[in-house]
Amino acid sequence: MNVSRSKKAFTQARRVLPGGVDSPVRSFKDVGGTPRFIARGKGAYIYDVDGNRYLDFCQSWGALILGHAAPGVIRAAAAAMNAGTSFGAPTESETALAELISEAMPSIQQLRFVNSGTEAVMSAIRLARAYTRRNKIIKFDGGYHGHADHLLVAAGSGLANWATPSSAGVPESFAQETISVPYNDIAAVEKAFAKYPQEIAAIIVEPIAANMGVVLPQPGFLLALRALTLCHQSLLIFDEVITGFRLGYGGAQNYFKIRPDLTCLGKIIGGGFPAGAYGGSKKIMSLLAPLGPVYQAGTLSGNPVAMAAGAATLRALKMAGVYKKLNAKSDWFVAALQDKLTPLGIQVNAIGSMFTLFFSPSPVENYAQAKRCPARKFAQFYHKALEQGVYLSPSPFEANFASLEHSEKELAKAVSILESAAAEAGSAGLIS
Ligand code: KE4
Repeated sequence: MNVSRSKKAFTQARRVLPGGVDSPVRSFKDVGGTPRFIARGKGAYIYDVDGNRYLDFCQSWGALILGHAAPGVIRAAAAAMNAGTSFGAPTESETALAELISEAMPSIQQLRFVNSGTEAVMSAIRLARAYTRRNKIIKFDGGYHGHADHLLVAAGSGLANWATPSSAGVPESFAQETISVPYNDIAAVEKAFAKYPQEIAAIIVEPIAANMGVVLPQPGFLLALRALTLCHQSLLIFDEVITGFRLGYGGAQNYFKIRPDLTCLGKIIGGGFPAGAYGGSKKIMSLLAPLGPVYQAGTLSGNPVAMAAGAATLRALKMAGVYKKLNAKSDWFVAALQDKLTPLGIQVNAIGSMFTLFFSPSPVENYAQAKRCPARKFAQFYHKALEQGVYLSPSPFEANFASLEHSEKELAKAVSILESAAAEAGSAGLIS
């Protein structure tokens, strides 16, 4: 496959952009090789600057559930742009999108738009700390909630001890307000509450973990978190930046029938434009300035272009049968992958239209198990698939996504490409 223009573009980019990218995982650091510089996308496909076409399962990290350049979204964004791109003043487009989100997720009586998932989570945690007058946060090993300092942490030594920074530049003191425990380990959460009684402001959880790869909550796990937070007067924050409007129109909270106190959203609600949001009960949200003492602000928050694109996306998703269609073809796709890849020592963790392939002979139910999967094997597999025109998310610890534009025929072709890529990697002695 000729990638000479991507190579050239990467060399040029690295002169002015650290690592040649604006977000680390795009650099192909986890899989090696040359990151593809993308020229355009349409539907289920992206095209690199060398003209190579890829069936895209990254879909801008889950944002493009309608596929690339969805006509209705482009029309809505273009109309908004022609009326002016940003005013720094209230617009009715913010109210319209907020009403759509609140109607889909009744736990969100009110919300505030921001420009990314990071901002949404950072602000939700500040709000939870103000509401409970407590400082500590519980998160889960392998959970990613954006790059706010107090969330760039790794599990502390010993279970339920405070965390240690996982990034340079994060002071120990910031990390000490965060406790990180294994996903799906309720006993560890109980220990944290026992160790820090009355100090835990909130638990933040991805209701379906997607940043250690897709890892499903064990039966009862989320319900137990809900019970523990109610019992200890802490808040439960669902980070639905990925799952929001992915599994179904009401997100994971509707899928699992669990009502969090605060929800963080991103990706899909911007329709491919920068947007995030956090929301919950009117009582909690009324602490936010200008009503209350919790400050949070943003020049481009709720900008009319992203609002228009997000509303067009949600209106399309709200139409009858949309998720039934997406999830039915995704279920077929996942079953076919499991049928072909499990015998090759690959676990296919999936729910709805999100999936991850783990090079593991046994189930992957937490981050420690995900980390045991050999990265080199994934990298070999990744490039064999890429060479055949299948673009997976370039990391073993990421989710992949089918969109409404992935046809059954294209999914069937992807199954055979992924099977041959895995078999080739296996024949190269790369899969135990
Ligand atoms: P952003 O700040 O990237 O918009 O959102 C942060 C975030 C928060 N919560 C969850 C559950 C997330 O998955 C994310 C960001 N997701 C990653 C990919 N898993 C974004 C890709 C990247 O970092 O380049």
